[in-house]
Amino acid sequence: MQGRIIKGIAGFYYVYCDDGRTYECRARGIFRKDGRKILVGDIVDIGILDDKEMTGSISSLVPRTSELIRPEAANVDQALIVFSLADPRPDLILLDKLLLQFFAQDLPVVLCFNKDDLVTDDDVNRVLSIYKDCGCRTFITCASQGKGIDELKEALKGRLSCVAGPSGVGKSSLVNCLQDSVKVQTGAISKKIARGKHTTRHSEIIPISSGTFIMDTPGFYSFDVLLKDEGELASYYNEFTPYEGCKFKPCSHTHEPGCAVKQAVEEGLINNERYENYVQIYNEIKSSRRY
Ligand SMILES: Nc1nc2c(ncn2[C@@H]2O[C@H](COP(=O)(O)OP(=O)(O)OP(=O)(O)O)[C@@H](O)[C@H]2O)c(=O)[nH]1
Ligand SMILES: [Mg+2]
Ligand SMILES: [Zn+2]
Repeated sequence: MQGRIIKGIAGFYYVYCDDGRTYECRARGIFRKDGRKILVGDIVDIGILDDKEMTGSISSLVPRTSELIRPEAANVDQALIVFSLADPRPDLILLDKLLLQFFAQDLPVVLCFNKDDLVTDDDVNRVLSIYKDCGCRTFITCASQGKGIDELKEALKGRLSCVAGPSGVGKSSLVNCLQDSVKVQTGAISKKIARGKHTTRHSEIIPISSGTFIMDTPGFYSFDVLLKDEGELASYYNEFTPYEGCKFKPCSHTHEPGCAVKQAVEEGLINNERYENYVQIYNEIKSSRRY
């Protein structure tokens, strides 16, 4: 029987099979011998050891379509980046870094802004205008009222999506809205530090419907961008691509005279805040490379 690894804990792998059941499996010795690591998301063939106990043994690994480094997972089709519009306030530099981390790994991204019940329409529109040309489909949701969930569900259909975002933004709450059988643990935000409590501790795949899977990952506050140098950065900004006519090549689009990107920002063709955050990230990568 074939299935997908949805969780791995202490040498046990949990394999969700086409029959809708999850088998607890060990990997056969052959994996240890040739040093292959089984990842969450892997498609495997299993032999059933005990049908009633739902235990089995992994016999082979189906070739991967993709392999993510952060978070470590196989066969992920897209990332779902979740930020809340408030509580916690969205840190857009962090959002951009997350976008970059996935774009640098060649993964398409779906953006979701949650908790729209806590902000005004103006706040929503401001965020939408910053990201309208970033190259991702964007969704506005309210997990606590079930708003925007059907549209989001459609964007996730038939794929394995990896959820990412800071702690407390409502990732697990959204996953709970998307499916109705298994509930994921969610946590109240700690008032004292006004950020989440890291309820989700390890990556785990949740089957939503036939062929549709979501990987819930623990939230985080910061990380390094997976870029070799700052010169690579601009290539991941979809809104810069129409503007190629910079006077100097290569152009960092930060300070050079005759820069077509800066010109487009001045003319309002590129969102100013998205551009300013680009410059900040550019400078951060540049200065961190000096050490
Ligand atoms: N007002 C409001 N609160 C929400 C909404 N969605 C989730 N929450 C609340 O936000 C808190 C955090 O939600 P979680 O789903 O646990 O957040 P998470 O992103 O999974 O957090 P970690 O697992 O720590 O990464 C909970 O108290 C939720 O009830 C929403 O749309 N509106
Ligand atoms: Mg969570
Ligand atoms: Zn330029």
